[in-house]
Amino acid sequence: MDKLQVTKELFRIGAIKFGSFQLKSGITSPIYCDLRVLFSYPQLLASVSELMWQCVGDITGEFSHVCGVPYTALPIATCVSVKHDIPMLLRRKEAKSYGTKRMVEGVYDSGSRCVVLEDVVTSGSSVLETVSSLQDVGVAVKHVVAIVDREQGAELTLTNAGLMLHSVLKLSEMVDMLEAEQLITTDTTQMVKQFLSTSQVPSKPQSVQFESYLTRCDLATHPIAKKLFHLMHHKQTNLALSADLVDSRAILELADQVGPHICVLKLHSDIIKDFSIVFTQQLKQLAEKHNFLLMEDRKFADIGNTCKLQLEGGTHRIAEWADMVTAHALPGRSILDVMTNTGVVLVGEMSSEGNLTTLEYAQATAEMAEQHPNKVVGVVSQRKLLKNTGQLHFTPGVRLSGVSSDGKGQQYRTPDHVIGSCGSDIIIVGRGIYEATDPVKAAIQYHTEGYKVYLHRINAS
Ligand code: 5IU
Repeated sequence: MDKLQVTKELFRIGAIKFGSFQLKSGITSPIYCDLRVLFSYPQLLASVSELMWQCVGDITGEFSHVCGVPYTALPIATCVSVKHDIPMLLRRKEAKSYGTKRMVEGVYDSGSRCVVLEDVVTSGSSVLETVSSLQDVGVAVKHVVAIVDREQGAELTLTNAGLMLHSVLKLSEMVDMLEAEQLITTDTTQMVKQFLSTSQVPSKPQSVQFESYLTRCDLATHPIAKKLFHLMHHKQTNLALSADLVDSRAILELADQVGPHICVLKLHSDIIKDFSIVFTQQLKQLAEKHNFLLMEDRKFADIGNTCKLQLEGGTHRIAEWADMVTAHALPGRSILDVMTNTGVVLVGEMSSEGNLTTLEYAQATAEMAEQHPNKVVGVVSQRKLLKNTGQLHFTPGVRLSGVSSDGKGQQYRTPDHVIGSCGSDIIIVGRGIYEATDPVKAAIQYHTEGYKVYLHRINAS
């Protein structure tokens, strides 16, 4: 079946009707489009599913899975899955009761790439719910295929979210075909087109997530966030190096070599066997020479008084040299009160397998971050959590394709997935660089790839 035959069939079975229909929003529409009736026509269902698959015919190699937006697209996804031998994922519609139900059923891993199928797209919001559930479990989504695009804003919303919408049919095109076949009148066609152009569903203000680093520099409150956005723009990099080496000399050498490619150097000072204040001074000199910031990944998590002692004293005297420190939001806002001159990066989500950072916890962390923009530079997360674009998302667990785990619980995703699909700002890379045969070459690769995806994201908006 071709597009014309499908359109005529959809009209014949009443999946598309013309008249006067009251929508959920209260608006009266001259067209009604509900494809649920499709299940009663197996041949048509199979034909439509095939046309959907053909929409992404030349890029099917990019997908390992297919998933339908519940409920109408579930049988469609099943048809595609069976016909093309591509595993299906099932996204639950009901709310997750933590620890008992998975939101996404099926077999997948952090390297899985899924194409999402939907029957009719209007605003694109149902698609985004399914995409976000898939991304939450580490499945990458870039392409969405719909049978009918009502042309009421979905394309823009999905593009803003880093997705590409492919549709078998656009509603205006269907109306034109039906008119040409004399199945509807010219008046009806005009009425529908007029309705479509005046009833655009506004795109969610997600477009703000695509502001450039330079624009966001002006929106930042925290001086460290401002400085970071500024240097990311000027050095054209969103790469943070996690220099998890145990020898101070090796760290200094690596920092000097990859310094031109990074915006942040992240340390775990307590793993360095010969840590000294002289070392931190040398590191600071390199930070100035190459223009990057220093982050101590201390993950403070105690009561305010103890955190203050840990930040300022001990052998590490972190407050003297670190521009930023990581901290858990778990103890509450008192942890922020004691962090005076050092920028705080709150840990909203972790990358490790089976971690307990639920979406609710991550969102509460983001809320705390946003309530204290003069203390908090950003959050560590696996995706965009903040609405305040003057703060940043830092994402660890990043590796160029090929490695999805370290066998010790770390879960890796690609720069493209992290920056492009999940809306993060900075990729944190450790072993992908310092364990590479040529760390400088590897840093250049991460630098180039991370910034390329960022540019694509802002240009796509
Ligand atoms: N790190 C994570 N995941 C997290 C958080 C921090 O990997 O959720 I919070 C740290 C641990 C390590 C670095 O220092 O980021 C990642 O190193 P590799 O790229 O070598 O896995």
